[in-house]
Amino acid sequence: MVIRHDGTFMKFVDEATVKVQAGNGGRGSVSFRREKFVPFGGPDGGDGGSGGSVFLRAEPGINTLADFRISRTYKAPHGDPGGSRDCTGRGGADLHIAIPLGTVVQDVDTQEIIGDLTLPGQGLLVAQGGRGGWGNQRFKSSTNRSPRQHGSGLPGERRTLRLELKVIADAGLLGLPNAGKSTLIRAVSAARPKVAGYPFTTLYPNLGVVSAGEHRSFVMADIPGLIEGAADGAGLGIKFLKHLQRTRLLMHLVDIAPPDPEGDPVKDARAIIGELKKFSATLPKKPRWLVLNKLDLLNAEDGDQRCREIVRRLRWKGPVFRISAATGQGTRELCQAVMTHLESVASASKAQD
Ligand SMILES: Nc1nc2c(ncn2[C@@H]2O[C@H](COP(=O)(O)OP(=O)(O)OP(=O)(O)O)[C@@H](O)[C@H]2O)c(=O)[nH]1
Ligand SMILES: [Mg+2]
Repeated sequence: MVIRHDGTFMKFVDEATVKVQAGNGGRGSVSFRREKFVPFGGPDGGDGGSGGSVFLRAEPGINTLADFRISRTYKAPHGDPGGSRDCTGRGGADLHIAIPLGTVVQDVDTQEIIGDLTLPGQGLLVAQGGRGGWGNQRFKSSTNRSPRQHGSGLPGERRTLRLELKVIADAGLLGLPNAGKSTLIRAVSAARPKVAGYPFTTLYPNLGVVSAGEHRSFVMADIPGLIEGAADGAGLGIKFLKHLQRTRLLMHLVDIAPPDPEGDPVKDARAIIGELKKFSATLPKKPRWLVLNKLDLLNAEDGDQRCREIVRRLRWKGPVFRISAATGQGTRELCQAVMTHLESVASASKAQD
């Protein structure tokens, strides 16, 4: 499945805390039948209505938790009290809160993960509405024909939730600062992250939709650059790697001609692979392609030689692409190959189902 976002520049807050409060159940009614010619009518107090519940719902069109930044409480309405003549009170309407697809929901107090919304339209009950209280007719018995008891209705559930958005991108870009990740996403999508010749230009992940023909597109994620020691907090750390956990392909961008005369693209590439391994056991096992960037900085012959040397020294066995994100050279071929790869993974997983 390829999930489409709207392709514009997206900068997002990826964590938020919200309070949810379901409605209380309505009070049960105490009432007695009053009818002509019936001197002692029995109890006829109806039950209270149930309080509204609170649900979260995953919406593919929302890409940010920014709207939840201002802490607020989402409340579902209470149930109405019961009425006479066995009338049950009206229930409070359920509240559905739209949140981005790919949000993980955790109960702050118990630390329990209560849901992981990965399917469009998927709902999650986060606060159950309180049941309405019994009306007095429920308390009728052979020994008590005119009960005055009633139930007061149960309180609605309350919870504090931590929302964490894990970007659902199909393919993710990895690389040192200045490798050209943002330049590439700008070249192939409508995303417009800042590009500059200094490290750590990108501070937040960005998503871009890459169109690869009619009705064929995939989402590419550009994350802040990694440096050696990132797992121990160097640079911006490795926390952004979590955004790549759900991608199906990693593109490892390497600058083939780093400006620093001491710079070595092979050492740089190994540093990134090392940080990946420190982050998790699963991320390094994802399909990873080597994308050699900035081909335009060398003449054809030197570029070819440099690329071969990098592949040989890295003992790289997987796919290799040579591009210039700045001029666009090779980027179309790269995107077509990514699309074909994603489609083959998608049809293979469908065949398994
Ligand atoms: N000549 C040339 N320069 C490039 C190419 N790709 C990127 N650059 C330059 O390299 C510098 C860094 O590019 P960015 O795209 O900001 O790099 P990044 O990987 O996103 O860097 P961070 O956001 O810091 O991690 C900029 O000055 C770009 O203009 C390329 O293919 N050729
Ligand atoms: Mg960048």
